[in-house]
Amino acid sequence: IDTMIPLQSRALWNKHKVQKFEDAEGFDDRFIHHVETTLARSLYNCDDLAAYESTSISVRDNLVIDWNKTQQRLTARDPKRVYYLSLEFLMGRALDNALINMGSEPKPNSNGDELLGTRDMVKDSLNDLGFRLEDVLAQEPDAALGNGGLGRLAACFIDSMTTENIPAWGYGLRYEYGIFAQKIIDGYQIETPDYWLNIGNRWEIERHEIQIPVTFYGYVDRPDGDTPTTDPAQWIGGERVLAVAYDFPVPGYKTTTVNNLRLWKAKPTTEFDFAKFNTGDYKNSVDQQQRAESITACLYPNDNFAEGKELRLKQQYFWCAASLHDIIRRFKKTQRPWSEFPDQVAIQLNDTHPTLAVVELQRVLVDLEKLPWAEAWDIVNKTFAYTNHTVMQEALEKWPVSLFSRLLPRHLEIIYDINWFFLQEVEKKFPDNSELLSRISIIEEVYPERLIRMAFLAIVGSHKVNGVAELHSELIKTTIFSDFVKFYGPSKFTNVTNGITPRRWLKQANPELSKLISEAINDPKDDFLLDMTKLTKLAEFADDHGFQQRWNKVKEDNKIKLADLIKNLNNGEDIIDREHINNTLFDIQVKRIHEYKRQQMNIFGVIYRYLAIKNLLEQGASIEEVEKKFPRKVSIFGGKSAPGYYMAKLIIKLINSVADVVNSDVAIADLIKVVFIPDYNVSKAEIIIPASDLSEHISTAGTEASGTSNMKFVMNGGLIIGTVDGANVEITREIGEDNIFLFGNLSEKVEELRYNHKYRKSEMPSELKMVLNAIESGLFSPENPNEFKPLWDSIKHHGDYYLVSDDFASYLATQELVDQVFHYEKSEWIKKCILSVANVGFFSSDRCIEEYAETIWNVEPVKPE
Ligand code: NBG
Repeated sequence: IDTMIPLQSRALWNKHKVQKFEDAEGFDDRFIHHVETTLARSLYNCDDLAAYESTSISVRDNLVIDWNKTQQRLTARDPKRVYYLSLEFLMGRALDNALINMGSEPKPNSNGDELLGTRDMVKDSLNDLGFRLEDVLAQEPDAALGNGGLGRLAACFIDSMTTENIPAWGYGLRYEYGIFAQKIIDGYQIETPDYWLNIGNRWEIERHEIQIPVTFYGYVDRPDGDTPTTDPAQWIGGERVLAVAYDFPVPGYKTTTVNNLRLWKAKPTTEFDFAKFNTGDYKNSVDQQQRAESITACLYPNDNFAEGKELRLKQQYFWCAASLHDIIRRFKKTQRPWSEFPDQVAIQLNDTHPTLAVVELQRVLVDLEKLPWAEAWDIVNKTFAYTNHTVMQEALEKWPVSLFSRLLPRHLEIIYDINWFFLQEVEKKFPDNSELLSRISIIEEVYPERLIRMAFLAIVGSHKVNGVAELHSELIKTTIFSDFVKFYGPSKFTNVTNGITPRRWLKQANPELSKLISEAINDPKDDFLLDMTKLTKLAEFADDHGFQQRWNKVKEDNKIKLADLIKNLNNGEDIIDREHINNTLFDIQVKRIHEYKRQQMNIFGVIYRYLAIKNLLEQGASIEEVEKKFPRKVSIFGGKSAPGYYMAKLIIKLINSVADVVNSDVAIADLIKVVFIPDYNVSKAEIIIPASDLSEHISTAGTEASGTSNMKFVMNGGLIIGTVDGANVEITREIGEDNIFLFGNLSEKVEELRYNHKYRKSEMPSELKMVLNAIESGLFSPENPNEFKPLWDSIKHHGDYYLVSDDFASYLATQELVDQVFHYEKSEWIKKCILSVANVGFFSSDRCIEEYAETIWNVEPVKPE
């Protein structure tokens, strides 16, 4: 490319090469430049918001310079690239993370007595300019374009892909409204819109030049009449909208590689409906155009639940079509033959949401590129891989055929053909097995309408399918996908256990612990954030009393920070007793509210504790005596419920009602406090997680595919109470079973237990009876004693699907053990925490990405020179 540009021009461009800021001087210069030009402000009216904006643009400048170099390097080398398609990227704030990553090595400060990374350097600079970094960082709204674990996983993965120098792109949607903000009013969840772009977005680069037309509806044209549907056909679309690219640079840790996260926004075409216009219906034709933007207006706020709305399917196709078009365009620039497409392109489907990309690629190859069906299908199959994130039926996407035939008529034909060829193969291998055929078919024949099973389509269209933790990956093989294992053999199915990025979840969220670690293991340049095996050295200090005390001090400081946050959220009123903070156990459960995650069991446990304390007091015990049995504890909850999820909302209300009663009961003298933190999100998680002594991961065995906050809590020196579910299993293997509090029935037992409930062969433990009686008596809802009826009914009369009554006794017993160790064997407790962190390295998302790269994508890193 270089040779096409005249020498003279090239010289000029080189002379004015844009430079990154490298030191304080350079940063000051850039900062003031942007305040005075980009923001049109000055020394006299630069507030924290302006300081945030200017710092962000300055940092972005550096990233963009490296981003350009990365792209030029990749264009020249043309390696295989990975495309990670995810409808959710739960990024959180960008600035602090960029300052920590940003590539450059720490440099000695002006006195030469300390190493300063970019973050510390900018912090000092901002100080000199009159700002506090913390205040500046706090100006940034969370980019909350995701619901929970699935979206946050995608965010951790693009961090790791960049850190590992993998040529990778993320593709998603630029929702105008992220996940709703949660308010708690009278104990109830109220949703308010999250217009996160309110103050603009300094991190994105709008690409006016990249606008891709996407069509919907219409009909299929076959000029030759009744030819087979596998022959090329022409889809004449009806509605047309444009996909505009917005790029977000993704920095890596200790590398100058900067990858791209490309999010699409829908906008109207400039075409005009002249038919309408001519009939004088100008207003209507403008309105219709305007509707294009609704496609990317809003993130669907469901976690682990598929809501079959037409607009959602439109989002999915819009995003798949635009992304594939972009990928194909990049591939075509290299003028390679189509047969090389899978050598150059790996596309990872994050859950079934992007499965339409499989169909769209087949359509492009057959209808537009005129490849024979089988040849095209071979390319498609080698290109795609699919990650499954759940075995729960209500979360598996199934779309009505009728909806498809209207919205995407040609795609429906292609799906039928894919299914037809697939079922023929099945029939060949297992002749005369019509039951198998109907079970395994991509089309589910149910009354009143046929459904397309997107997970099955994703399996058939991919060369690899993975689950997200060992137990989960085994479960999908024996339950929802067992027929596919029979047909394909087990090798198509694999496991990649989830992970988290230690840059955000250790260094950024917990700077003090990170510092203590780097000192202890003598790693002043924080290389352990790249190579977490270095942490094993911490084990040497597990018994060291002095070290334990320093460790505990960090925890205490983090608990104070959380207490401050809670105080702020509570209009300045302190709920947590500061004086006893060190020997108050912080017991935390923060995640989406879901029956399967069993926040109800947690709050029942709190109620049990409260009733037991009250009983002891009534029997004449002194508060000191009671405290011996039930030492100080704060139960902290946080998490959003899907707006339409009635039971989850009721659980939130119960937690808040219990909090009201317990927190205001002076008789129990602060022995229990209950807190519901409203609007749990990534930036709050960064404060909450480092403050935990104990966190709860207590899903019904077999229901939580992996969980990822479990890993975050362990990485921050907290212990876990949990069921034998999801990644808890491997956490136990890595950190040792002495360092985790496991309880409850195993997944193998679940079916039998549910059966027992159905035929009324189960006994409810007396502790649970006591709790449910208290709730039924109206203790927590005196005005409306029946308020929580659906909660007890589901256990007493509707089969207790989530098996709360089966696990409750062992849950309480294990909580008792927790109290014992925390309050009477504190040194043992801290030792467990240190040993856990020493062995948490496996859960770095860098390890995941290496596994995906090697076993699924077959891609190599491209390192900067
Ligand atoms: C969620 C699981 C979690 C898992 C994340 C990330 C869905 C469909 N699944 O257990 O419930 O940690 O995915 O893999 O959101």
